[in-house]
Amino acid sequence: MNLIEWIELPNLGDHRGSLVVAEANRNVPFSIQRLYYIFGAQPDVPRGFHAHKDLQQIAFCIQGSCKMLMDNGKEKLEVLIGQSNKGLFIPPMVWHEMHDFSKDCILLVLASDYYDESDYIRNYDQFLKELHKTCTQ
Ligand code: T46
Repeated sequence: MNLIEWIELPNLGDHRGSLVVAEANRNVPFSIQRLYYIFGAQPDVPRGFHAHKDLQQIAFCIQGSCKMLMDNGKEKLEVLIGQSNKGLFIPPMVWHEMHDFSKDCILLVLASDYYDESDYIRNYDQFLKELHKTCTQ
């Protein structure tokens, strides 16, 4: 699987404005159990710095933009999230860091499960160790 996968949702907008639809197990490749959104983030205060063991997520900037660094332990790529109907798929075991939030940024995230702190790997060395374990199993 490519490190960078975009999920593009249909924009059913018309002269009245835009309307973007996300449907679980249709144009979103998992059952959505949770959504959360981040706004008012400081442009110079990065967030993230973790990977998830099992969680799948898609991150959209429904307003403004931010950058996301994605790291699977072999490759690191940085992308700009900045199109309201184009979300970045964040699979399990990808270290991710968000930064350079625009002042108006609203980052909306669809998640495949409820919040569970034990699913987070917040230490980079631990992340590399877990990856190595998976590869040698
Ligand atoms: C992710 C990136 C893209 C909850 O209690 N419930 C929740 O659903 C979430 C998302 C967070 N929290 C708590 C956990 C922390 O005490 O809210 C606090 C801030 O979360 P965190 O520092 O993890 O926020 P970010 O912006 O670093 O990461 C978030 C998500 O947590 C994470 O899953 O992938 O956005």
